[in-house]
Amino acid sequence: MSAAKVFTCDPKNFKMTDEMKQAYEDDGYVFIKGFLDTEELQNLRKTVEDTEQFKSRIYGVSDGEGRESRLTQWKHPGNDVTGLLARSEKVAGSAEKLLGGEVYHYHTKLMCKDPRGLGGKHIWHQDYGYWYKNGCLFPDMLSLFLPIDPCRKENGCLQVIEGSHKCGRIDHELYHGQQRCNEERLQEIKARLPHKFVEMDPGDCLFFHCNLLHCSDANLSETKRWVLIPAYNKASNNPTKIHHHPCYTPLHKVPDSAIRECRNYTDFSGKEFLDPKTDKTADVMADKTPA
Ligand SMILES: O=C(O)CCC(=O)C(=O)O
Repeated sequence: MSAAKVFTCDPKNFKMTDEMKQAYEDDGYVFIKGFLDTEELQNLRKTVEDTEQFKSRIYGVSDGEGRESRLTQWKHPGNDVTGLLARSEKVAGSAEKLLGGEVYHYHTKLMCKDPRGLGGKHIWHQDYGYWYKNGCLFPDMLSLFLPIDPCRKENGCLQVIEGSHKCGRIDHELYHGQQRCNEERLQEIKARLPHKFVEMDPGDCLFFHCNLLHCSDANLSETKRWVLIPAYNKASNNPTKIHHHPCYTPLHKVPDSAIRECRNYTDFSGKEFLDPKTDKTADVMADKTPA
């Protein structure tokens, strides 16, 4: 197994280049080092790590092996640091360049893999494996993996099968609260395509296609592994049904400078955090993870 291909950038003047777009199309992902600078990262940490109103929204989902995957997720970007990041040119504008047209915010998740085995694994899956079931007709969707902590093999870094987005959508089934792709198909694909461990530092970023096969192991190390994952859908791919993620909602982009300039750490109005206890479309406690 080898490491993923890496691009570098100037975080204060980020442009999604044609070479980056080509890598996304060829490999199903593009890995960019130093995408967020120190100030942007500090502002993000102040929101998700230091704000009780934020941390109190984190809930756990079984990984089927005695551990929990802890997370929180919300529908709309809002006006706090996480929201301005999700609406920034470098994030939303880049998603538009990769998907080839207007996008809207599908949701953002904060994945909290806590240390010493408290953070469970995410089994092999494609995001479109289950977004498909939400009435999204085309795989015109992507996510960004934005680490807040170092991501290493020891604490459950992202793993991808390079080029697997070209296999199309694979069948998925519910497995202890997570969606897992068909095992036989997975083994055949693994035998033909490179399996990569994507070790990343805080501020790095990976844009990935919704049909890219990915997973991560449990965090058995002493260090936490928190990652922000904003996801986008193309405006032209408005879902055919109302579900627990938004249908087309115009996204108001902001300049990149808004990420570092934001001083709103407490007003989360408009985000609509998913509440696993009351959300009727999402029965997390009954081992049905909202996808
Ligand atoms: O947090 C991770 O390592 C993986 C998360 C993931 O696979 C997902 O959100 O689809």
